[in-house]
Amino acid sequence: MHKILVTRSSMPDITEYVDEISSLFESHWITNAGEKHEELTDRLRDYLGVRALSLTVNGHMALEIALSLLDLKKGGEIITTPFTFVSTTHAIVRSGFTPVFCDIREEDCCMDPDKIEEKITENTVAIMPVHVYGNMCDVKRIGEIGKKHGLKVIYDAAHTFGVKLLYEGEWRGSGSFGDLSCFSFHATKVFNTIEGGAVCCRNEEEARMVTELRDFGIADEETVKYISPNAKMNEFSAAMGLCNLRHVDAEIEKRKKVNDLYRERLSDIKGVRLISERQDQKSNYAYFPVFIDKDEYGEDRDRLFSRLGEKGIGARKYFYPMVTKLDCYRDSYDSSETPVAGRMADSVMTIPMYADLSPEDVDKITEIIRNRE
Ligand code: T4K
Repeated sequence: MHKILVTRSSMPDITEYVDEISSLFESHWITNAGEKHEELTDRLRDYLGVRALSLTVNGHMALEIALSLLDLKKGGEIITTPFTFVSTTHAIVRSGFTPVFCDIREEDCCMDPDKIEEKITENTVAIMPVHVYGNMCDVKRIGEIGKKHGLKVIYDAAHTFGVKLLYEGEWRGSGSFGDLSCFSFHATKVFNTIEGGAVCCRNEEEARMVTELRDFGIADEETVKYISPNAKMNEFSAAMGLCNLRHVDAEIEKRKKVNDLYRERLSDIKGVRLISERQDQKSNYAYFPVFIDKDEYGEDRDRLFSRLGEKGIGARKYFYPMVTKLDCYRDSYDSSETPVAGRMADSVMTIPMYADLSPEDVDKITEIIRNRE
């Protein structure tokens, strides 16, 4: 059976990658901020439109390093969302903070700014929202709330590589919002370095601190300033990033075509809700979520998910169960406090989305969705 998985890693032509890594076989310098790493750092800073950034081994460590950079009071509360990949919550808990879950907006699954202030207590130290599926949060409102209450804002921007937002008359890269923004460059993301990530900072001084924090806290050969892990990106990953970056705009264009075709094919099916496209945002088409209303559609999400699976379509339920219902968290948090997130998690399914997904495959997938049993 021809299998279609939820995504497929973007990869350059093999000769392009071999050319890119050939100098490493001469220099034998294959990690610890080598030439590929430094070049990728410069190129990404320009591409993402951020003042400064530092690369990391993955998106998760970018979040942990970001939390350690800001010198937040240990044990403090961080307001976050339960509708995310578990990495966001793990980063908060593993860093010694307490997550406080705020509900999300139905229209785009991002944190609901109307519900943030009621979660603020004297122990709150930061807000960590997530730009879900590539949709930007209400960065203006969240920024205002952060400022008003003296709270740091750290965005989990894992899904928004290349996304731009029209903000006060200017197109701005998603990584330029908040005190810090963290990207994932995992194999399954729009842009990948196989595994990788970055912390985007507001100035070079902060990026230099991230660079120390991701390298055991080492400032120079005889100075170790912080107690910190190893979270550096190696040269082979950086080389993959340099290759993939050359093609990422073309890949996003191709993803847009897949997106447009999906919307054409699915928009009139009763009980299948899509997230509306926004005029103030240039999307990266990272994921294609569909929300199934069981009563209107006549079948629940799980049944449709199984039917797709039986026909070789590997949809995924990103993000189900919501974080507060996962084994490791459910005894500590009350899921009923975030009913919208619960509802969205119970009805969502992300269907295959990648640049080279063919129109024939889109037709096959959408036909299965259209023809319920
Ligand atoms: N914050 C958010 C909001 C995130 O979504 C993530 C990661 C993070 C933080 C943390 O960033 P990282 O530390 O991961 O950089 C995947 C990814 O592992 C994870 O990076 C991602 N979010 C999450 C949403 O999804 P799985 O377990 O669903 O991946 P897996 O292995 O089932 O792969 C999914 C599909 O991708 C496969 O069916 C085929 C395709 N694939 C996968 C791999 C591994 C490829 O084409 N090539 C590959 O090498 O977690």
